Amino acid sequence: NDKYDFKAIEQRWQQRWEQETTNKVSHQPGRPKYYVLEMFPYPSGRIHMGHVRNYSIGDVIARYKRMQGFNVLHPMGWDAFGLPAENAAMKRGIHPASWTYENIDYMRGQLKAMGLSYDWDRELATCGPEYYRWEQQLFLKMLERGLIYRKETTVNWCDDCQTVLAREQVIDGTCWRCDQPVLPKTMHGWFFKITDYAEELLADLDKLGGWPEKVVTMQRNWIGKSTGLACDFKVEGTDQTITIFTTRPDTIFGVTFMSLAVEHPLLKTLTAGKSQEAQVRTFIEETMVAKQRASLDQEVEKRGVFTGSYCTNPFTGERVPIYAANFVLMEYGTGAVMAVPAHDQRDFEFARKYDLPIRVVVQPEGDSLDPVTMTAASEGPGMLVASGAFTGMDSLSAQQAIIDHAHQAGFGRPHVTYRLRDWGISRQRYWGAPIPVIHCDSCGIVPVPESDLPILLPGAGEPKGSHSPLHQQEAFIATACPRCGKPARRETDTLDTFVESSWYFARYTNPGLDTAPIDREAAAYWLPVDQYIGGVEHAILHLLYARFFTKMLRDLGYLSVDEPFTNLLTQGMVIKDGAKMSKSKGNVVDPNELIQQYGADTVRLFSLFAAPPERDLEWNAQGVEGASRFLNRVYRLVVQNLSCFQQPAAVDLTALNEPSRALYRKTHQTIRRVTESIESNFHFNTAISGVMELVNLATTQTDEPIDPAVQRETLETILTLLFPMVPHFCEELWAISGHTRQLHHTSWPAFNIEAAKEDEITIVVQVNGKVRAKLQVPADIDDQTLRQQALSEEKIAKLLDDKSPKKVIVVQKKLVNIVL
Ligand code: ANZ
Ligand code: ZN
Repeated sequence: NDKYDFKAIEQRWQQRWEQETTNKVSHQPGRPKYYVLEMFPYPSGRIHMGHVRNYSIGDVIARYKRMQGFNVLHPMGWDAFGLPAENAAMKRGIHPASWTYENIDYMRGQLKAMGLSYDWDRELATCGPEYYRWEQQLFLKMLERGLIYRKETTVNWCDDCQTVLAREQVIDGTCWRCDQPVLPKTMHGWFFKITDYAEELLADLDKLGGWPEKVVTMQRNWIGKSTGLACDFKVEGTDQTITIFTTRPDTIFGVTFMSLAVEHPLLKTLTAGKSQEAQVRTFIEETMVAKQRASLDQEVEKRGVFTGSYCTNPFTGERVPIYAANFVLMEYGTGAVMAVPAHDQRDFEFARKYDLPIRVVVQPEGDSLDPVTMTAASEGPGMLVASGAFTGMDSLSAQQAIIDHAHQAGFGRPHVTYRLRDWGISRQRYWGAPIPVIHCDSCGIVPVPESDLPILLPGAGEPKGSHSPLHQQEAFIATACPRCGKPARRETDTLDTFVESSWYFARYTNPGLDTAPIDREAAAYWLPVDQYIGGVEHAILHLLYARFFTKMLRDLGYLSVDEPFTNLLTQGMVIKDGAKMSKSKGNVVDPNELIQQYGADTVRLFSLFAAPPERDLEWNAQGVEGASRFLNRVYRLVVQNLSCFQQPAAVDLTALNEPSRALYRKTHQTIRRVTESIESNFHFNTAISGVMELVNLATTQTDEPIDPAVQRETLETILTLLFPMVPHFCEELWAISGHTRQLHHTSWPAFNIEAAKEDEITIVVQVNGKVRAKLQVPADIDDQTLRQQALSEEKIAKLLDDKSPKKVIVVQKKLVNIVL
């Protein structure tokens, strides 16, 4: 009852793979390509069970596809810029670069110990100048194209991290990284014009049939397209107009006031010289202060103030009082809202509070709304009332009719607005890619000439170099203007680290290229990524940015695809005691210890077997034990039956005894089951249980001896099917059993459809209790088919004589009783 020596075996095979460069990408002509990619890790220190799961899934897919004859690209690297390195470095008094590279070395060792089939020659680290210099070049190309701009804005500021965050990085008003409240702050920053691609990013979601529906929905909501009417309201007594945006043009006859954002540019002129001026100014200031204090996205009480001015509803000619209101956002639509309290809840609450009129213009079916007794707005559809020429129309057709009318009359037009904002990429932290521009007093913003790239991060080459934020490093800042030669200052912002992960998948196609960011030809061959695998926490941020970069890089001539990831698998979390494994919960299981105790193959097998990839995986110690026991059983099964490998491989099907036939059949059924389980959403757990059943049958004592050729085929099948999951183990047994060509170079087995079928069985067909016929049918026939076959059997059909039977009783796999 010896246990197999996983330590020796795993070490031996890992060495061989390295020596023989087994996992080097092979690019053989005539073969189809397959690019499988796991989201690259942040080099935080050591790998955790979530990594183990993610990379095991990817590795099985890579190995499976290789065996199926694909040229497979399966790379690995490090998303290596970011704040934790700076914090850790500060704590330890070392440089973020040393901390990062030490972690990378350690984690690379851990990944190698797992036997993952990466082509390590393609490894990249985004914090290396050989990576970020190309990112700087892409920045310059984008700048030239007008895809980047700088502006002063109110930004999301995390005081704890001392940096600006993108809106996507603010989660429920707190920082995505440190969970501290995020505050608004006014400053200059750089932006990517992702909104230029809003429509395409939305439309192309339809191409992502290989993505989980919920991720597509999250992206769609994030882009948040709204269509409606932009309509101009003339300001009374001036020649100015205020343009509002509404998604409910059908309610325009119900407008009783207008609300402006406190930042609206016309607000000050509207109140100038009015008695309300002081009050409005106070309100604006108070609202701004409240915005500073309140964490974003937090529900605030609706407040407002009358400006003293009126505008005119172009549909009714009525005077509409103009208010400033704290719930109108300047960054959405036009920053001005036509308020319809009867049909919009926010406006309703506002009207009740300030005693403004409420006018019903859409009557829902079977209801009669009374503005006096209403307790909430009626936001649903209905029939238009008190709406001039549009009265009597249903609200949906009225929307189009009213847009058309405004358009023809010249005071309105169809309008589309998106929730998506441009991507703020400026960070004020040290450990990121420097933004390659120079500020010159005479020339303004001057791009760094491409020949001057990379702009190196100062101090990163020296172990004790400074890692203060760049705006504190005078030696870095002082430079000469590339245009006029006068003294000038370098930009001190660094790029958001999400920029690095937005194009690394393209760089992997030729990561060593030293003449351009992306090898057009290699990218054309390998992209899109056929299978991308990672956590659902990246459903919005990273995936949206990567999609944007793909489209932008296509337009810059680097790529020829519209979308980066054809299929996306979002794997579930690894949980223990019902909660995600995390240091703070103290429920972490260290993969290192497991690998020490059980070997990498067992750990891989467990993480693949315990749950289908998209579900959460509940950690359980018995599961690992079970996986280990199973491998030991297979080990014994093979080494105790080595003699069968002396036999010729061909099975003579005509001469088999019953148990041999059964084993042969099960073998081919298992090939089918495993193949189908992998093909349908990578359900490795069912694949593995299939192999377990086969192993059970192969170890069962039989009355008659198993044909050695069948036994050989069975054992070879078990090893071949398990190879992508437990590669060291299978290569070892494969070699022990006398094979000289490694499993790595072996094809995935095909199944014999005939052999995989169950044998036929005999079914008795009775009519009114009397046996009238016998049928030969496949043993796995279902009741419905059996019933059909029985009724259409010649003798039975005759007896039925076109009448339909009173009752048909099917006794599974035995008989069909027909009652006339
Ligand atoms: C009149 C109206 C009547 C509206 C009605 C709604 C219901 P979505 O669907 O999210 O795009 N709105 C427009 N710009 C705004 C801004 N900057 N800040 C706050 N609210 C704004 O919402 C569009 C609706 O939100 C618009 O349609 C507008 O109110 C409001 F019965 O116009 B509606
Ligand atoms: Zn200059």
